Amino acid sequence: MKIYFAGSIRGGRDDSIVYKKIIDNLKEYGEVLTEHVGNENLLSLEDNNKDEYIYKRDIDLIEKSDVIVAEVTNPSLGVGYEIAYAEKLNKKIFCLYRQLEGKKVSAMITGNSNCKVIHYKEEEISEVLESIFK
Ligand code: 6IA
Repeated sequence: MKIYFAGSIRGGRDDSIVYKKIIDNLKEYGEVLTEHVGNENLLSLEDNNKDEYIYKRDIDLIEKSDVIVAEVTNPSLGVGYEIAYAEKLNKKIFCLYRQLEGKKVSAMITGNSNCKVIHYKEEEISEVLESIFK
């Protein structure tokens, strides 16, 4: 099973540790194609000249993936774009969301029957992923 994990990068890296935990748990269920999203130092490695390369590579990875798991608590244009792209390819899409003050998920996600939105707490990551994949 090829898993595309999506999480905010330029939208803000406050949740990068949560992304890493999710990715580590996802590895029990398949190959995670986007492990870099959980890299705490990702922004320091950024090179704007590579944007076209990043876009094309990520699109290719979405096409190759069987399932999309997106952490949507921190809003991100890129994550929203990836979800929409995956939806058009009829991929299975799970959106994980932590109830935090001041953070609300876009109606374009919560109102979309093709996205399964799952509310969770950080300490529930492993149970939540088990419920998705087993
Ligand atoms: O708008 P955002 O930057 O928050 O979008 C985040 C989403 O877009 C993630 O789910 C990624 O799959 C994708 N994405 C955005 N930027 C990158 C990226 N940056 N590398 C890989 N995927 C990305 C540069 C990394 C650096 C090592 C050169």
